[in-house]
Amino acid sequence: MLKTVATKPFSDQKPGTSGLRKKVPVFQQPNYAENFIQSVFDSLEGFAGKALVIGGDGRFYNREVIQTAIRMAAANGFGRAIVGQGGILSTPAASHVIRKFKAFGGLILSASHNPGGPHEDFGIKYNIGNGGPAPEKVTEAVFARSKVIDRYLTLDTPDVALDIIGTQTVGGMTVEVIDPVSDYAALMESLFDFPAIRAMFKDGFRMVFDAMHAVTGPYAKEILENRLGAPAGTARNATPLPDFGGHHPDPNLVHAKELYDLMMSADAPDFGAASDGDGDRNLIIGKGIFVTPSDSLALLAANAHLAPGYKAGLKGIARSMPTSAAADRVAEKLGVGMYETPTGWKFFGNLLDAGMATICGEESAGTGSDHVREKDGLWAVLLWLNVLAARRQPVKDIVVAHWREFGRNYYTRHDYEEVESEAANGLMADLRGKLGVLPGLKFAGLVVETADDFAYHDPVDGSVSRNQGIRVLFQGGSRVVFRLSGTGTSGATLRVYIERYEPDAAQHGIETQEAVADLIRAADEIAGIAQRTGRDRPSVIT
Ligand code: G16
Repeated sequence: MLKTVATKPFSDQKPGTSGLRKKVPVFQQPNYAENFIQSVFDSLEGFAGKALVIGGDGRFYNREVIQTAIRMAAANGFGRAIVGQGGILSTPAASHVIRKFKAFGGLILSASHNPGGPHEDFGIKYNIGNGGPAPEKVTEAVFARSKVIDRYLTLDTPDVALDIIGTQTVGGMTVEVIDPVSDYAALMESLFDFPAIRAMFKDGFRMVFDAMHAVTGPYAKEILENRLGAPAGTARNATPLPDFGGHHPDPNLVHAKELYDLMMSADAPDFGAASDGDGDRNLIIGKGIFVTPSDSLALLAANAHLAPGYKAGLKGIARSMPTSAAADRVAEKLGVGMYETPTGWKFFGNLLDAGMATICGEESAGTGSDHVREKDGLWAVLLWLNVLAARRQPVKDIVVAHWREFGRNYYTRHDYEEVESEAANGLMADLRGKLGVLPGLKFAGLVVETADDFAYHDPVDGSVSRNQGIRVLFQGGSRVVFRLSGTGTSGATLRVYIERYEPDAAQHGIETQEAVADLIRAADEIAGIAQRTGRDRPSVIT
C-alpha cells in the first residue's frame, strides 16, 4: 500500500566529494535517510518503469537502508530494482551492473574508506545511467530539494529476502537479487590476460591482498584464488564485517601498516595490495617499495598496452589536480591528451563518456578506466598483475626504470584531520586572499612562481567548477596544494599535497619526506598551519 509520509527538511544533506556521508546516529534519525533518498528521486526525471541498482559495502546499517530504498523505489515508480545479494555490491561492481543492465541509475550505500559501526560512518550516493557518480548539477539539485522536502513516498510491505538470489516483487516493482561478484569477475576476465597471470602464480609468484574486512573479500577470493589459482589465503581479512573489524578500511600506509611492514621485511612476497571499504581504492606495494598512487597511475598508463583490454592503446589520461604530474610525462610520450580535473571521480565521467580518456587516477589511491565509471581497486591490482606477468620483473625494477626514463615526482600528502572547521576555513580564506602577492616571495629558500585557486572548465559540457584547491607553484616546478577534504564527517580535514620533480636518476634514492623537506617548511610558512591548527605535525602522512 502506497504511503505518503509527511516530513521536515534537514539542513545538512549537502553531498560532499562523493555523496552524503554522516555518522550512523545522524542517519538513524527518523526520516533522515528517507528524506535524502526522496530528494534524489525528486531531482530525477523519466525513471518510471525503469531499473535502479541498489547495493552497498556491507557496513553497519547497510541492510536497513537497502530495505528502505527498495520500498521507496517501488513507491516512486521504478519498474525494477537490481540488488546485490545480502545488500552487497562493491562500488565498481555497482557501476558495472548499472551499465550492464542499462539501469536508469543506482544508489550506492557506502562511506568508502571511513570506519563503520554503530558510532562510525554511513553514506548514500546516487550514480547516473553511465554508472558514474552524479555530476554537480544533480547533487546541487538534490541538496536544494532536501532543504524544502515535505513528504516522501514508501510502501507498507514486508522486507525483501536479501540473501536469496532470484526475483521477488514489492508493490508493482520487480526486485532481482543478483550474485554481487559474478558479473564483475567476468568483466575483469575480459580485460586481463588471466592465463598469463595464472601461469605466473603457478611458477611460484607470491602475493598478499588485504581486503581489510571490507567488501572486496569475496571478489578477491573468487578472482585471485578461484579463477587465477593463487594459493588459498592470498586474500586476507576477506570476510566483510559491518565494522571492518574495528579498523579504518583505508588502504594507506597508516591503516594497512601490517601489509606495509610485511612487504618491507626480508620474507616479503612479490606483491602486496589492498582495497578499501567499498572496493574502489587500491594500495600497491612491491617487495621493498611502496608505489605512490600518482606513480601507479603513470606506470599503469605506460604499461597498459600489455593487457588485452588496452592493447589498442590509450585515448587519453586524466588525473585530479592534486595528483602528481608523473602521468603527464607518460601522456606526452604516448602522444595522447592529458586532463587535469578537480578532486572527485565524478569529474572523469564526461571525459570517459566522450572517449577522450581511457585511464584516470587520483592521488587518493584511486585508479580506473573506461570499463566502468568509478575508480576500481581490484582492477588496478589485476592490471598490475598483468604487467608483472608480461614483464616478469620485480615491481621495484619496473618502478626504478620508469623513474629513470621519465624522472621521479617525489610526492607526499600531509593530512591534518578533525581540525576545527573555523580554523581550517580561516586558513583557506587567508590563502585565497593573498594569492596575488605570493609570486616572487621566498619561503624556505623557494621562490613562488605562480599561485591560484584551481577552477575546472569541463571540455565536454562547458561547466565550470571553482575553488577546487589552492596551488602554489615554485620556480623549478615543485608545488604545494592546499585543499579541504569533502569526505570527512567531523570537523575539517586540511590536505597539503607536496610534489617535487627530480629528473636526475642519481637523486632518485632519497627518502620522500627528506626529498621534500624544504617544501614542507614552505607550506607551513605560507599557510601558518601549525599556528592556526595548533598541530605540530600531520595526523596522516601518505
Ligand atoms: C572520494 C572520491 C575521490 C576523492 C576522495 C578524496 O573517494 O571519490 O574522487 O579523491 O574521495 O576526497 P577528499 O580529498 O575530498 O576527502 P572515496 O574512496 O572516499 O569514495
